[in-house]
Amino acid sequence: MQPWTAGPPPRLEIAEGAERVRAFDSAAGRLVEVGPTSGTARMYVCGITPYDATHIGHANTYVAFDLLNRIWHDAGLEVDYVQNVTDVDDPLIERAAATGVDWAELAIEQVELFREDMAALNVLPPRNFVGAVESIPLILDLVEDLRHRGVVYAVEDDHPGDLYLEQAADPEFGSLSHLTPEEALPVFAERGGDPGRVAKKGPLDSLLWLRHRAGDPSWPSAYGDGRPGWHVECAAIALEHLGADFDVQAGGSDLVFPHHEMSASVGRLATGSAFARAYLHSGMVGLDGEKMSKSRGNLVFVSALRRSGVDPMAIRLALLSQHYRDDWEWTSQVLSTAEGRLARWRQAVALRAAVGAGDVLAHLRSALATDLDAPTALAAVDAWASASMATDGTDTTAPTLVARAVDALLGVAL
Ligand code: 5CA
Ligand code: ZN
Repeated sequence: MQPWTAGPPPRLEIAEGAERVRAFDSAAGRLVEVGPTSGTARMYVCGITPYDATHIGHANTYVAFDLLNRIWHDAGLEVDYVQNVTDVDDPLIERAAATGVDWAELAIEQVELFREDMAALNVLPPRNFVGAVESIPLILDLVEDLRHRGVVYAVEDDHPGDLYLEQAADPEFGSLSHLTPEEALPVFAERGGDPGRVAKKGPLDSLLWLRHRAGDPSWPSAYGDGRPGWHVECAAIALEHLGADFDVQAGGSDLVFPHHEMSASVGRLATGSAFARAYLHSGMVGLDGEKMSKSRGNLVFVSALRRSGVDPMAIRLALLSQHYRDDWEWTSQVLSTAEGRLARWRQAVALRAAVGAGDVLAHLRSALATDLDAPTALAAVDAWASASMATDGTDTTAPTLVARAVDALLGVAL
């Protein structure tokens, strides 16, 4: 698929002895260094299922990991960033059927909207933006690798031939979420899994290939016509485009289990290596006390805000005003605070400054390198803007420098 276009970020002065980026790894349960010291950082962020794009929760997740992309770039690294699009799966097919549209057309239209929203929010595009449908040959190759390793079986019940991964073959299963089986089962059931299917060998075994059902799209394969499972999709796309043992697997915290646990397990079983080195998760954005989600229908869309005249940079600043790992509520107050901040910053960089840029750049870098702490970074720019506007000044370099730093590191074009 074609990604969107945005960037590249402005190059800033080289930081001597820049600190390594540290971020909270959900598997380790603590901050770890992420990315190499030189060369290429490899990141996979789970993309949308294209039927209700782009709500503020999605935007929050992609803006969060865009900070990581930017701080890596700033440290002089190349970033190989891959993002998928789950353009065939149950929720997309169900929504298309419920609204009487073709599932493939719905996906195309929603992906286009997503691209426009990401470009407007100044999110750096992935190097590879990859759909599940276009990846079916890769997914089938991965299923074949797993089959050769003896960890795949077909169920025999009233829908015979669906292929599953034998989860018990992976002794490291659970090393990301640390859930006990008793805790894992209800979460699996709630998030697209089928722990109750009695023909499976283990309740947490995950679907690799779903044999064709009436009314469903399907593709031919050596195992019969069908369509791919969800976890194997991301494993196949990540392994193909990044290779095993890549630096960061990321997404919202709703993906820790089962999705990231199971994709990592597929990757380990297929390659014998670690899947990713660190697993990063953004918090959930809610509205009116509930997680913002398609099924609850309590969504605020980036495109609707844009249409109503909201500056996308204000939306971005609103997202950045919350720490990426926190769960938080979207309110009109969060947005109006961001609009006020954006106006103040624009005013400050348009004037001659009363104070130099001083440590603003160093503060931004150090805040972001410490678990992508955008609120602390915002406070550093706020402090400079207030000091700078307090009296008439003569400094013309500081406003340019701050504007470039805010653009490069925070992705906010002033
Ligand atoms: N296609 C899969 C991932 S492979 C999927 O989860 N799609 S999604 O459209 O449901 O979500 C896309 C991304 O947004 C995921 O990383 C998900 O964790 C994140 N996300 C979904 N809802 C929210 C929310 N309310 N707040 C924050 N992030 C969210
Ligand atoms: Zn995924």
